[in-house]
Amino acid sequence: MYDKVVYQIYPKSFKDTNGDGFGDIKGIIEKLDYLSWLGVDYLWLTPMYLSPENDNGYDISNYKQINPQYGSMEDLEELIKQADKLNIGIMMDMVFNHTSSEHPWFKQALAGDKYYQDYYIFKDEPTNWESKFGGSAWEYIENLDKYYLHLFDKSQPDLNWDNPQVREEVKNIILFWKEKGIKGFRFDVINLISKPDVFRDDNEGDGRRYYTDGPHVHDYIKEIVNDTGIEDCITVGEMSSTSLDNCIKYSGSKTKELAMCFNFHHLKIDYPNNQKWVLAKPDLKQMKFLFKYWQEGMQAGDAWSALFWCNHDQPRIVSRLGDEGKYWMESAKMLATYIHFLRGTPYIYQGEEIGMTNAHFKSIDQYRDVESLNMYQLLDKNEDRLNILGERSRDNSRTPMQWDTKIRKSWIEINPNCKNINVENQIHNEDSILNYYRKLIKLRKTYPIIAKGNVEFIDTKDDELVIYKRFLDDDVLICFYNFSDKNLEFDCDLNYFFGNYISAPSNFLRPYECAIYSKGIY
Ligand code: TEU
Ligand code: CA
Repeated sequence: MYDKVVYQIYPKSFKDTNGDGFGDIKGIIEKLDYLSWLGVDYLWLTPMYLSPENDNGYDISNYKQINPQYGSMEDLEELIKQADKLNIGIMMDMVFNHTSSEHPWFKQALAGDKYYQDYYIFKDEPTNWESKFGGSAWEYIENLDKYYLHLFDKSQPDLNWDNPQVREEVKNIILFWKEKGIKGFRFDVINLISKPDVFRDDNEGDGRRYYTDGPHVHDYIKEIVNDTGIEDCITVGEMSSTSLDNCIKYSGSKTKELAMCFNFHHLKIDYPNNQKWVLAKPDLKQMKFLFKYWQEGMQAGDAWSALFWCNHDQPRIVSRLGDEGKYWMESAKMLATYIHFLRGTPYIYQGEEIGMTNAHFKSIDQYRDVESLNMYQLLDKNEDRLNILGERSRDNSRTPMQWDTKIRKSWIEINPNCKNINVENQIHNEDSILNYYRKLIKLRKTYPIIAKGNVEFIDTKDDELVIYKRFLDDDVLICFYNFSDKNLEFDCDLNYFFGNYISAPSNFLRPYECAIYSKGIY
């Protein structure tokens, strides 16, 4: 696992082979050679199960059926087979905190079936908790005179994990996919599944303190993993608003929970007071603190991190922390190096490897994401709502993968900058961002210090200069990163090993330069 790299595919926007405007499984099969050439080991596929698609597939109505929009079960079985021939494992997305309100279980619950009502969380009275998509986390059902909990959209009722039958259903679904040859599982917001015994109002927040890293979460994860035997697969948990102590348990080498976990604290450095929908500059001082805290903390806890900047819920990192203009290429490469030289397993989100940028939509009609559309209605009409969505919307990462310069029919508009930013004009260019990612992956597989070395962050007075060390036996790497468009002074007397400029720096780092120095490697 140490030298593996995961590539995340958002199938709806990856490759459309039948011209209906939606990416499909046949499109992923068509691009397996590209992914093999890039050098990735696993493909994390976001959900393609049957779903009304209110939350782009994270609202599942049948966990064992493929949404025909993507193709057939035979297509998926073919993908697993073809990927296996290229030593690429398929990782499926397991969304078990909630189902779709269209799931038969929930329909039976609404029809009054007490057995299935206990699959969900129905209460006579709601708490004041808020949904992560805005509004209340409870929806009233008149004919039952009850409220049900939905931490996300009202079309995503939360499952009751305290019900052992629910846990059996979850195991059954995991085994169904494991038997099909799935080699990895990503567990969606898995640290939210254990709710409190008593539901009470939260007078200091939105309620997350009561259900995040809940009372039985570790027991339930251990039970699921143990009873399905997936410790031999690659498993990763998405941990929402979690803590280091809990992540050491979730992904500790001996805790028998998951292989690794995502946390998101480093992606809230531009959320003032943790408010996603208020714009602010990224706080690089906070970023440095967080990476030091988490990298050194997870190391001390013998636990393993999933490393990432981008995914289908985040804006594009080159727009967020890099530069779309003069230093587009340098900043994209610097940001990639920063992640790929850290301790953990790197995740590449589709399009990140060619420096894809935010969408820069000009009208609300271009948006598709339920969270963004909800927030557009909830934000103050006097606010520059389109500017806020332009920076924050999850749709920024969901525009179609830019394979070439063509503008094709699609469920969401392709970024017109596909004219300049695409796979076709980078794949044969040795200096492209794409070929740089390919080099980073090769380096991780060539030098054990990158995959297995210890990590230590070095304090710097300049917030825009980040330095960390990697060390393994007598080998040392010192990694310098300039997160600004200015020259930054630095010095190092080791051997220049790798960087994102053609030549080694002199006594200052150039704009968005990363420079890796080594001792003992060669
Ligand atoms: O994301 C959960 C999550 O924490 C983020 O979605 C975040 O809360 C949200 O983007 C609001 O800022 C997972 C999936 O990755 C996401 O796509 C789903 O919408 C969500 O769970 C519900 O399944
Ligand atoms: Ca299609």
